Amino acid sequence: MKNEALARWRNGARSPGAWINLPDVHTAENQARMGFDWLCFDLQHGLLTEADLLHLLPAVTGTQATPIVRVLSNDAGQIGRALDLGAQGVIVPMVNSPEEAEAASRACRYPPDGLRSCGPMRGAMLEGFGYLADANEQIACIAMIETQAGLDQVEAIAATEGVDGLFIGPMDLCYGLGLAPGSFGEPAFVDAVARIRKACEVAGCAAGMFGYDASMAAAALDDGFQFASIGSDISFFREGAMLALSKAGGEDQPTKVDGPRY
Ligand code: 3PY
Ligand code: MG
Repeated sequence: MKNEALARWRNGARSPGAWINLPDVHTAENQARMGFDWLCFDLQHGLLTEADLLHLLPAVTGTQATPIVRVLSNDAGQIGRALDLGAQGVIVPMVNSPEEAEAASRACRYPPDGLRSCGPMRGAMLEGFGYLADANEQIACIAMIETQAGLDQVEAIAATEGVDGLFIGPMDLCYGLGLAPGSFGEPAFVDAVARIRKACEVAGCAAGMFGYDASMAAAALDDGFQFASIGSDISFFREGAMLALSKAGGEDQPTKVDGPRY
């Protein structure tokens, strides 16, 4: 199956996506029909588990939204499982070196390019042998840069064979830089973001960012990032409720959700 989001990233198109943190099939079904290029089902921090993917990923199949899974960790078994359940790409947290990036990339690819074990349940159901023919080219392997170690080697990570993109985890990157979480205006953070984007440009891979609000995501996209998440099921729900309350409930209602926007 053609990976439409990956094609857009490769073409340098602007690609907004969103996060799925809730294990609710109807929310995912709706969100997949809102116009996002891609949805990321978050097994690292979201309120869903691998078992939920059995129902959530089919709810997205056939829509405009390419399903991506953020796996719990850089583990070949977990990566293979997400792909076998129907993810068209993985976002791998905390990639700290080119060796770790290579391990993630090889976990995404069948031999001879990698070491993915063969058993593509949903891919085979939907596409038969065609899935195996296309998978290595169509599966997106995205490495997260969110530590000082990852930043130190970002150019080599971006240049790693089979890494299709880098994705910034802004909060962990703040911790990695010794900054308070949310210090997105600090020069050290701004410089790190610029360095990561540049590394992607030089290596010819896509640059992505987790947006803690739509304006942070929009700024990244304006700044040459190809893909950014602009919110999540939870944040859209909370903000929509706040907006409605502020309109109907009077001026003393809060209009902004406090805390990080997940
Ligand atoms: C981060 O901000 O570190 C993330 O991984 C976003 O989910
Ligand atoms: Mg993180």
